[in-house]
Amino acid sequence: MIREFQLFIAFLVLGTAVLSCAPSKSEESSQPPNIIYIMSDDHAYQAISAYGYGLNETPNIDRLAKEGAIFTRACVTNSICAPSRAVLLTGKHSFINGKVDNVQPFNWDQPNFPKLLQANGYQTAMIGKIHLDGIPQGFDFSMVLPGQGNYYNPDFLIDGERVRKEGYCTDIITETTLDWLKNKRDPNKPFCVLYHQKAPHRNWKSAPEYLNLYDDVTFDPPSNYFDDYSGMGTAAKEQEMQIDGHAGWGHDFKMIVDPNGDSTRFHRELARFNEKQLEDWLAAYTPKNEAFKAEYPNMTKKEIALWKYNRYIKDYLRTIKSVDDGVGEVLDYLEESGLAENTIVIYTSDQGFYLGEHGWFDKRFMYEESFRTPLLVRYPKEIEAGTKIEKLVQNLDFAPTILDYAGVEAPDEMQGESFRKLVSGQTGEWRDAVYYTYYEYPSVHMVKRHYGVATDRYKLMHFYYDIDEWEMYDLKTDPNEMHNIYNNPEYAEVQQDLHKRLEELRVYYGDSDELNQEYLKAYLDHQEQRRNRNNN
Ligand code: SGN
Ligand code: CA
Repeated sequence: MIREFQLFIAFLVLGTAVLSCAPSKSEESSQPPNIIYIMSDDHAYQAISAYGYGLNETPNIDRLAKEGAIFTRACVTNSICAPSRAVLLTGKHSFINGKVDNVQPFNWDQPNFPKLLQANGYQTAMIGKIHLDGIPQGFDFSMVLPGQGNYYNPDFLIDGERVRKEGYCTDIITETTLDWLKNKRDPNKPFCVLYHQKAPHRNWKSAPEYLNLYDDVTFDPPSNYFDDYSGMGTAAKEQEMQIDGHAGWGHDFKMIVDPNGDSTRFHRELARFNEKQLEDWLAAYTPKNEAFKAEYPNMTKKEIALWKYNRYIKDYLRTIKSVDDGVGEVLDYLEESGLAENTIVIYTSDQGFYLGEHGWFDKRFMYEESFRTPLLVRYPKEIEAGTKIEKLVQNLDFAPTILDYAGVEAPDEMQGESFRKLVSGQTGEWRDAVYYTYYEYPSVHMVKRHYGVATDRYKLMHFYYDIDEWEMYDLKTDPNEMHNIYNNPEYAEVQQDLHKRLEELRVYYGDSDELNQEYLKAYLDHQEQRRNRNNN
């Protein structure tokens, strides 16, 4: 009897111990939420089917819109890679966090949201592209691409150590994220993982299985593909980002032996492939390239421009297919493991991208396609399925929003606002204007320095340094931004208001012409040092 009683007690103790290791369902859902922040690189909202442009299908990314919220006017503060990531982490504008362009050093010592999450009981991981120099701070685990990284057989820095991984970059980043979620994290702590794809960044190399996707489709370019910029300013006229003009035959259009002689770089890239990858690549591209070369002598200039658009958009969309597959795998894992309910999933890009609008690829400008960025958020506990948010939220808001969800106070120096209440319908109040800056000039693509203000309807921009020009657009009457209305008397009052709003925002966020001059000097010094190094 006594022995039976002892056994009974032992069983009770053991049972309680086992139970206390694994959080019960109710305990788990009262824990702070987990966060999966998914960011791709250069993913245009036009290339997410939930946005309704009819270009491609992204069924997995679309699940977030269906089960959560889609933002139609999310935008960035500075439309370029490394600065956008610095804004994400710090919640501060570029001119405050110091990372204004892709060349200035990033100071990891400043506060960032993953550090604050860590200090409040979260475990954090950063997997994929971060594009910021120095060892990432704020992560229990980091596996990042050095700089831009490679699509095929990329090197990674794993907690600072360089390791080459065999395979396709997008798939490796997804597999590593899943492995961390399934096997590496502590199940008793909330987590925040930054799952950052390199794709669909230039030069748009597809996974082996998608090399022939869209072969049987012809895409029509946007209505302003043949824009002559007659209604726009000097900056639009003098950029170097035209698909038919600045994209290269080898590097961008992947002609193995090209008609105009820039194949060297692309040949170097192919040297990174293993035998099977190269065989698959050549089997897919050689017949397409040969067919084009046979046609080329008889093609009109317009036909060549349309061929280039098709080569570009197909390669671009092929890389997105793998990104979407990865999102599906991660969402499936959340469902299977019972984590979906208490996990906030965010999908976005470091900025938008031109898919032939104005004839362009790349980004940088404050014009809509690169100023805006896709944003979808799912959190079943708070966000109603099918929510649509049309307010101007910015990447500046990510850090304060994530901290808000985690129950951690955002430090005063963070400049963004939490959109938690906005997205769950608890408030309709929100800012009516946002501030934008861009610095990297003179540089690749030659987009001039500018800053500006955007409201729900209008945009005012100032291009400076080697010009002094203002541009203004009315998105209601001119959604494609083809007609600069600055100094149009019909808009005199609007123009005056926008100038006022712009000045208020510059003061509010702490920007000034003096700061612009300082950053310009730092940029020109950096260029000079680079020239000197190259000459020596
Ligand atoms: C590379 C690209 C450019 C791109 C910059 C910045 N050329 O230089 O087209 O604008 O990166 O992109 S590439 O063909 O060599 O990739 S960013 O997303 O990193 O800011
Ligand atoms: Ca980018």
